[in-house]
Amino acid sequence: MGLERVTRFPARPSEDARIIVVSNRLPLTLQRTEEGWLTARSSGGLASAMAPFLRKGEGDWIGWAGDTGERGNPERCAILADWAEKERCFAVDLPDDVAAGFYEGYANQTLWPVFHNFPSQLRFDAKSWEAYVEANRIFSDRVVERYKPNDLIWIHDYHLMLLPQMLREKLPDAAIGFFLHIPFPSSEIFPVLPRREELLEGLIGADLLAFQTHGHLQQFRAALLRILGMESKIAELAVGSRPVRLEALPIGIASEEYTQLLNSDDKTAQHYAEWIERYCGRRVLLAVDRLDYTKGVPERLRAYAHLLRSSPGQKEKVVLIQIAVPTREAIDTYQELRTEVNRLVGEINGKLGTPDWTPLVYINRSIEKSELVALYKLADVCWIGSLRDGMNLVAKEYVACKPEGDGVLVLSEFAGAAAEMGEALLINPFDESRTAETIARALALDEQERRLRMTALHNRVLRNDVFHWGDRFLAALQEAVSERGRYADTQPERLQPSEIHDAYVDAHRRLLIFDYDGTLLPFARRPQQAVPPLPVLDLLNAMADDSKNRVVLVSGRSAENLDRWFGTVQGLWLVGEHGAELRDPSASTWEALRTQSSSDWKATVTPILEHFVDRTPGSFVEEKKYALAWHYRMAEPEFGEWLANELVSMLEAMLAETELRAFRGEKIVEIKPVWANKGEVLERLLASYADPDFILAAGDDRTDEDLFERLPERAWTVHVGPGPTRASFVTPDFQSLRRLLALIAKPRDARRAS
Ligand code: ADQ
Repeated sequence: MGLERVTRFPARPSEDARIIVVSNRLPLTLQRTEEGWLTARSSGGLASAMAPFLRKGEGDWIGWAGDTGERGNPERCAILADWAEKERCFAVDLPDDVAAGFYEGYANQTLWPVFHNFPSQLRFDAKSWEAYVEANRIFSDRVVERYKPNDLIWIHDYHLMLLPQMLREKLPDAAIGFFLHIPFPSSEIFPVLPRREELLEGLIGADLLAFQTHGHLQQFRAALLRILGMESKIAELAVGSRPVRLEALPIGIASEEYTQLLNSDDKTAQHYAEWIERYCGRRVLLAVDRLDYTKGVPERLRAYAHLLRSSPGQKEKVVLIQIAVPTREAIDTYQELRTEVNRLVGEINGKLGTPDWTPLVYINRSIEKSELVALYKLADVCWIGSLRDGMNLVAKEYVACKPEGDGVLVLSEFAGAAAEMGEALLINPFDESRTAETIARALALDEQERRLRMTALHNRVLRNDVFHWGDRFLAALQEAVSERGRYADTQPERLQPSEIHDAYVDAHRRLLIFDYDGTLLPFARRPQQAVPPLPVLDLLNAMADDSKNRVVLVSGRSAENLDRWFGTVQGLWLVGEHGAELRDPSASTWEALRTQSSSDWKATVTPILEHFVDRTPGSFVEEKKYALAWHYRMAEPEFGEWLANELVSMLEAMLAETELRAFRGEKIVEIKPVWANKGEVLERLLASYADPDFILAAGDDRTDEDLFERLPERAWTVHVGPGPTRASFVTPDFQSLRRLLALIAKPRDARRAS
């Protein structure tokens, strides 16, 4: 078989790379009116953020036109052609049934509630999933049509989670980034999601996955581990030989737009004058939301009623302006929410108002930005009560409109914004009475504290604006793409016996390092059954006997076990417990690589492992000097894998502050010190055997990867069996490795070796 190299990726994309933005909606929407077709323009932060990139690089924006009917209508077609030509906006047309199943179905009745920790609102049917898949496919066709080599593809949000992988299959070299605007749910909640595996697999087709906060990123990593059994580093994940970069990149706002309206817009000034006249002398609380159950509108209204009832002093002195834009009204839950909010509004004004005072002003429509800015300027307190929110831009918009440092931000700790807006007064919106107390505190905050808090927030929001966010995302995407080379270079080739034979014969000072279980013989059902068969002992004897060789067996097994089985092989070096201990054959005792700080931890971890043994028939715990291992080889495979993921996630959190880590091996979870690994022991080996001119290392599981990673490039690193690896070569199984060793090492009876 010839060389099996992965595709080479292009070098880092050039500075002026074109951007293709892909989002569910375009910044333009088609509207059918009595006068004909119209274009409505959205001036959201995302549209502002993308505009300079699209202009600069002549990029494209691909999204749903927002309308499904009359696709052949010439007037409609002319508008879409105009968008493409003048605005570089390319509409995706979705058939009616696909659009409904995709948008109102899977995206907003399955994904949205689960991702916002509302599993009780989850609705699922297989048809809406099919529509979601189909919509993603239609988007991918449109992107492929527009794509040119070196373009940067930037996909937005939960509607398009399958798109990265769909594009990866069609455009293997493309630079693909994905940003999730909403939170990523906890690993307790994510598994309830129907089709969760497909979604994760869809996402990891990207080169860069970015989230609003570190918290969301960590939850994503936990879900990957629990659902796909994929381990990841804090900022990176390997999908085969392809790296996927992970980032937390909180979105900002286009703050200049707000500053400009605030300082030099007549309409804003006029609105402000009108509002101030109406509410002069009253303290204004402001809330601005889409009318979505995640935004906590009923909870806020109840807390407000609580405040008015519990603080009679606020009577006639305060007013809450609640702006709520209708959204997703075709979905029942949203209609129910609307009814509930209307009822609460009526109740508050009816029961608590007076002839001269309406405590709650409820505006159930979208308002112009100039009016919104006037309200931000007016409001003494901005009240964000999200029960869960990716970021919450209203918090940042309000703060941007307070250059003088007046005003107080009251912010739900469950909004992503709370992670970077610590000077706000934080609330738990589920706690009605404490929320009411915090609002009272906000209204009474002394001027110095108020200004101190708001000035810090204001400066930070201006510094980290949406352009800064866009630049960081694109820079991270470009870096992620340039990282591919590092991995592609390590893509293994099939080991060619003739090549390695020649190198072996020519060498004078060889270092040969072998793992044992799974590498030189197959796994046994129980570890103690893996007694070395004669051909393996012959092979080791033959290799160790050659004065040009230093042969080392590096295993996860205990020192005692290795002594018992291999003590008779003259000249063989032994390394036990993955590198914790080593025995030079000329020495009489084992040498510890480091001293173990204490083994008290075993008393805490053992009961946990025993609990897993109780749940998993056929599994058992092995105690070693430095480690504890839970073996589940004999357990039902899928159940075993699932529990192993769960065990590792649980132990990861528990052991975070210690020198111990939980590692996954072949059907084993092992808890051991971080330093006890096969990579660390290599230094010790090289120190006692300097400048070998031939190095061969063979292993089959994740613990061997530490060794492969540390060895010099010229070493023959061989991964035994299938699966991802950093080794330079692969060989299908232990038999093929043994045949190869028999060929090069020539044991007395080579035929017995295979
Ligand atoms: P949204 O859920 O839409 O966005 P949010 O961040 O609050 O939430 O943005 C809402 C936007 O709509 C703001 O710019 C606000 O000014 C505007 N808006 C709200 N009510 C309005 C009204 N009545 N009239 C006019 N404009 C109004 C999703 C995620 C968020 C994340 C953003 C951006 O759910 O968590 O912050 O994307 O990533």
